[in-house]
Amino acid sequence: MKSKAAILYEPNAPLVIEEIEIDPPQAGELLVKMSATGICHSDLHVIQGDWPVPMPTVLGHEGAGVVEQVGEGVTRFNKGDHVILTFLPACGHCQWCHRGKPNLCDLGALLLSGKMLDGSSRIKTAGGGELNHWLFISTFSEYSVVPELSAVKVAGDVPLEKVCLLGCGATTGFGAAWRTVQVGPGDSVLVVGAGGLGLNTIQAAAISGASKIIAVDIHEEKLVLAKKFGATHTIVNNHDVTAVVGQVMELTEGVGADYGFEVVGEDTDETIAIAFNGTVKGGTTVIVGVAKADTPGIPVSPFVLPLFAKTVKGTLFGNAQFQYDIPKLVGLYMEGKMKIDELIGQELTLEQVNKGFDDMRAGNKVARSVIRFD
Ligand code: COD
Ligand code: ZN
Repeated sequence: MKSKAAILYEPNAPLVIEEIEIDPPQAGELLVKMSATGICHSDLHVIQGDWPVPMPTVLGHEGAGVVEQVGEGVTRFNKGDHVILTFLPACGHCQWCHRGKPNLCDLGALLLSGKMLDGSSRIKTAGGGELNHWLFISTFSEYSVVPELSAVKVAGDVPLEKVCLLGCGATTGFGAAWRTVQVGPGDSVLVVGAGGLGLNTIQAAAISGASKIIAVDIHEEKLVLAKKFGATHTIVNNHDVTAVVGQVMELTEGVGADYGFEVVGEDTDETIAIAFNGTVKGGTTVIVGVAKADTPGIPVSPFVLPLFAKTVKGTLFGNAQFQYDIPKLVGLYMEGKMKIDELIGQELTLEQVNKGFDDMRAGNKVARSVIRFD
């Protein structure tokens, strides 16, 4: 079948809207009619050439839609089901899934392959040229073939144009505070980067009862939003690490925050230094951002780390048990206890996808842009 999709042919080029050809879903796969997809910073990393991703590719990994057709052997889904697509699949059988770490599922090894789980492709250009899948779900397309292992079913009355953000950013950011470390009542929290993900780390900390939540960003506009999501204090990062850490110390009785989160993924020499040096003795620094693949290391002093008995932790998909946690977060949202609408600064059409990335680059326009297909 034909589908309109946004293709990235090479790094640092605009996405091109074209009709592509999609093969029917194979065993264990679904054809999904996309309702909406968020624009996440990870796709900007790909556009910038930060990570080794095969091109041309159909980007987008924060989508939700309606099942149009199911492949052979699919039993959990039927035509008409509403689904949120996750940027990672989980097989449920490998040792990582059994250890309760579906975010580390063995299938993740194929994530950047550009193929489906069986190593083949379902998409090509209208002229028959090669196209790569992105994270198995390529959501910048009216229709997409996806593994059933990448889909989470939701009720028919859940607004897909909002909860699509749970397929990546909202769950990752929320999970960093809720699952990776368990922020608790009275804790102090420092969040560097108040974008689509960081705002969710802030709101998870607030829901968990943190007493002090300090948000750091380079843009005032993001810090205004951070307050809406539960930040108690905000600091503008003027690229002076010592000054920012000094302000964090002033706000935390001179000791630092119990938890420091890095949620930027760019300028990591600066952002990790703020998160790490702003973390209290014995506290934990959580690194959410994935930097450019050739970044040599992180600015963590091997003098300070052991002497202050700090922990530095990486996190992927917020350590979410996503088949279980996403329905839970949908429930919180539907009960009005989790903010998602407030994250969405604008809705765009697929044709406006490059505007979405321009606004993300500008940094001060919107927390999230959502592309709507219907
Ligand atoms: N200091 C403080 N804040 C900064 C700085 C800086 N030097 N530079 C930019 N910022 C702010 C921006 O103003 C913006 O508010 C925020 O950082 C970034 O927000 P977004 O909305 O552009 O980005 P997100 O939230 O969509 O993504 C951030 C990630 C860290 C997730 C992303 O960059 C990344 O590394 N993704 C891969 C990691 C991952 O697990 N992703 C999940 C799958 S996508
Ligand atoms: Zn993402």
